[in-house]
Parts: sequence; C-alpha cells; structure tokens
Amino acid sequence: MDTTNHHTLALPVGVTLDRYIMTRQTAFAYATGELSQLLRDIALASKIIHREVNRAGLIDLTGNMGLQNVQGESQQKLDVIANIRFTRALKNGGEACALISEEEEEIIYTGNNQGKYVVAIDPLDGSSNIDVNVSIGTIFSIYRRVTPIGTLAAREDFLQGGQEQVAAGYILYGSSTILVYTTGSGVNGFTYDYSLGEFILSHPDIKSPEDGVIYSCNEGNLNEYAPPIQQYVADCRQRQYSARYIGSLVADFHRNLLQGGIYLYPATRKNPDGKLRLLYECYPLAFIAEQAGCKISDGTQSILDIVPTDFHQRSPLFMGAPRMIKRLLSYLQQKNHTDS
Ligand code: P6P
Repeated sequence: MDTTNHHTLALPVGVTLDRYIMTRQTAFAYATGELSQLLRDIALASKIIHREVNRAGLIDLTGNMGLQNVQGESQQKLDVIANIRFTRALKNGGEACALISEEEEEIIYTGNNQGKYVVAIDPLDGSSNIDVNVSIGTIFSIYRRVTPIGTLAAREDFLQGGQEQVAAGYILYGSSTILVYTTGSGVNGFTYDYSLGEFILSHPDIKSPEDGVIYSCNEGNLNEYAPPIQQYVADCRQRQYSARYIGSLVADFHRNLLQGGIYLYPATRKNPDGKLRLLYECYPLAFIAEQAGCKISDGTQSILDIVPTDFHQRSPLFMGAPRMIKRLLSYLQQKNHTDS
C-alpha cells in the first residue's frame, strides 16, 4: 500500500530571495529598486563562487597564487577569483559606483558614477581553509554614497562609520551555502538550492539567544590576551562551556548567531590592533549581530561606533549573546577600575 504523504512531496518551493527582496522593497529607506538590484547582483556573484568553491579540488583551484594581497597574506587562487567575480558583478550591475576589497589596496571604480551605493567586501574570508575543505565565507557592507552622483567615489564614501551602513550580509559556503543579510529591519537567511539556482528563505527573522554555552577563540593565542580576557576564558572553562573554533570567521559567527555563544578575537602581539578588518568584516557582522539581538564590541565600545580612518584598519572583535558579552565587559571594566 502506498503510504507516501503526497502533500509533503509537493511542498511549495518557498520564498526566493528575489521575491523576498521585491516584497520588502517598500520597507527600504530608498525604495527605488537600486538597493534591491545591488543585493541581487551580490547574490548572483555568490552563486558563481558557490560553483567554484564546490569544484575547487577538481579543477585545481586550491592552493595559492604565489602572490600576496594588500594584507601581506598569500592569495589563494579562489581569493583572486572571488575578487574578480564580485567586482565584475558590481560593474555589470550598475548600482555601485565603487567598492573596496580586502584583496586590493585602493578603491575599485566600477565606471558606474551614477550608482548611488558603495560596497566594502571581503570576497572570500578564511580562504586558507579551502585546501582542507573547511567552510569559508564572503562578507559585504553597503553604504549610500555621500559624494555627488555622477562623480568618482572618494574615501569619504567608505569612511562613513558602521552606523551608516544601509545593508550588510555574508554568504557561508559550508555544508550548504547560505546568504544572511539585513537592511536594518531584522536578519534573514536564504539557503541556496543549486538544483533551482535560487536562494530560498530558510531562516526568517533570525533572533540570537540571550545567553550561550559556546566560546570561540584561538586558544593558541591565550597567553597573549590581556589578563581580563584570560580570566574570562578561564571562567568559560570553569562553567564547562564548549570550545568551538573553526578558524573561519563567517562559520564561527554563523554558528554563534544561531546557537548563541561568544566569539573573541582580541589584540595579540602579532596583531596589536586585532586581526579582523573593520570595514568589511567587523562592521557588517556587527550590523547583522545587533539586528539579531547580539552584542558586539571592541572591548571598549560598540564596533559600529568606531570611527574609521583607513580602508584596511583592524579591530579587536568580541561578538555574542548579550549575557556573555556583559560578563566579558565586566572583567574588562574591573581591570580598568583597578588600573585607574
Ligand atoms: P587565526 C581567516 O584568515 C581569518 O581572517 C578569519 O576567517 C578567522 O576567524 C581568523 O582569521 C583566524 O585567525 O589567527 O585564529 O588563525
């Protein structure tokens, strides 16, 4: 007897990213469609990166180029490909007049000087993990330009500060590929169905837990952390929290966003200002985190309040469940109190 529940076999596909953006377009401050189109352009490039990432081992896209990026880090082949793909998508899309990328020192002009937006992007973060099949990610941040439409973009377009972002998101190329973004009205996640070539709404209105039992940091650096942070990590151990550190920012961030937890990348001897970049890692993740109910700090202030001075400046990053961040900051304030 056929016991299949035919209704479950014919579940609706679900809401595609395109349809979701269209239905929410009226909620955008500038509901003229350009931001919608810009988000689609980024999603298109991420579908191409999904394909490249998933066949990297087959067509020798793993490994490095033997070159270094502006950070002095060896460029992986997929880093370069991702940078080209996102740059090309933004040039062809027409909505962004310029972008800055982790992979290049200076502003990349798209030629679309009528574009109202600029983008700051880490095309493929954690790319050193590609060769060992660990999840990697794209992180992006979108601003409305402040320089006159029709002119070349300038530094001030990118140095507006985290509170001025109009949208931010990431794509996690993991066991599945998921695009998570916010335009300031909550956070939504879309899982890529490559059989359809569509991102489908899978995580509507993400709200992160108030507390957590996961702490995420590179404990190999523990002895270099400031004493209050060492004490906080010891406290996590004392409470028998789980240590989870993938070493790929987007993957660690996404897990904590959904399950609750705290991610710490403090200043170290090697990175006295922190390792993570403010404009295209910390700011966009901070926008998403705060929209989902997390707290995110550099140890002294909200990441979004840091005044930017350089495209590639770095910052310490502490992100997570409000109760966990509150406890960490209490340790740091005790230190400041005893120092004063
Ligand atoms: P460490 C990858 O290079 C990256 O920028 C992030 O994706 C990741 O979270 C971090 O660096 C890992 O750094 O020093 O722990 O290897």
